[in-house]
Amino acid sequence: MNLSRLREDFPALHQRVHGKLLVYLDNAATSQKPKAVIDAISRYYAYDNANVHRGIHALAERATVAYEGARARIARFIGAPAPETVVFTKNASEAINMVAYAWGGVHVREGDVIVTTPMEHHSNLIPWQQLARRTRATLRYFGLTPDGRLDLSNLDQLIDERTRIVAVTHVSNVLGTVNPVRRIAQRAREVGAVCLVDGAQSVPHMPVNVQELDCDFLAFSGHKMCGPMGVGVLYGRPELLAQMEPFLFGGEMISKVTLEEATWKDAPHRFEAGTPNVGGVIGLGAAVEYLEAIGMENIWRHEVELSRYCIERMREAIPEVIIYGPEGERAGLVCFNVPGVHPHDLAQVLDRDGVAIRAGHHCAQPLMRLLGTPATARASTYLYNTKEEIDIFVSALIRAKEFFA
Ligand code: C6P
Repeated sequence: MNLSRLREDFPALHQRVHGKLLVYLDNAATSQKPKAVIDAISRYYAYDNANVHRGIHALAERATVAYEGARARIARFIGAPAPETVVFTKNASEAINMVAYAWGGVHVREGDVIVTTPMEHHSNLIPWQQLARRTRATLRYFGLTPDGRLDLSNLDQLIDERTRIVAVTHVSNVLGTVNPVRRIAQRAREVGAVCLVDGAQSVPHMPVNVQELDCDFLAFSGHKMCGPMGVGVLYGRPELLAQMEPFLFGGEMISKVTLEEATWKDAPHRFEAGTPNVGGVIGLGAAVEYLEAIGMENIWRHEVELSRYCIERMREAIPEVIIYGPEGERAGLVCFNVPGVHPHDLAQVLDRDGVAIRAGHHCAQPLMRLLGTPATARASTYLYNTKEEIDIFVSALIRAKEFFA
């Protein structure tokens, strides 16, 4: 990867913040966008803007071809068996809620079990809590090992014949742990349960193939993978999508409507009521094309190396730093605390040095409770970050620590 050439593609990276060159390390919250994506979206609005699947005129035809072309490209990107298995949503949260309502509402009943983990983002936790409340199903959780991995020692008891769905994150947005989702999905299949994988922090960073993972559903967001905000994806196994009732009702998802009743189109259109985010989908298609040209394997290797380097440099510079999550291979994000300094204060002081990190509970309050802290700071990398930026971040961290000493 030629990082200096690649960085030229991202206009946002070349600005000064408080007089300092921006070091953007908040990629787990959202990534920056390359020119190719910005241009694809503005080209659509400048020349091809029309509603999809409705018009018979040239612009409508072009918009529809671009929209469905993006669907096919995104399906290939995640190894999906067909474009029809890719449903566009507004983000990963909506994709997960769709499964909790449209699949869970029909298949989960009183006495059934929903299995998830304590390291979930709220988006892959609250929909299941709510489903359990509505249906009187039981929620069951994986245990965590002291180093922040899922405890698989009781997998067969945890996921048993009463289990209907297992919802698990592929990569933790706090610990950086990469979970063995294939093994979990296979156990779910053995007992006739389905497995939903939250790919919000994996699909942007590593090769993900739904057929290799053998999962039933995969949810992710476009904005964390160089795409625009307001577009996300739900992949679903074709047989499951075919059985699922719609989640939202309205235009374009119907087959036939009378005053008394209505029938639905097949997936994916059955799940895309109303005018979709056409520009967003086209932008996400361009983002996938951009990432594919660089190669997901290259991006993953780069980020694993950056997180290894970052942790090493932080420990050298501040030996008392607390770093959360496993040792060894982990995703390119590092949650940490400097004893005696509130993470919000740290983030604010780093911002004065042009370094953007996130501080807070990262929408994972139950996990924070398990870690014994209300909040952490988090530095998260992406394909365009460099070791020089990690050095700038660590120097700023030392200055911040001295400031509060
Ligand atoms: N995590 C973070 O800073 P949405 O907001 O729907 O695009 O993505 C939700 C989501 C789901 N799962 C995981 C593992 C996530 O990390 C996120 C988003 C961001 O960590 C924003 S809170």
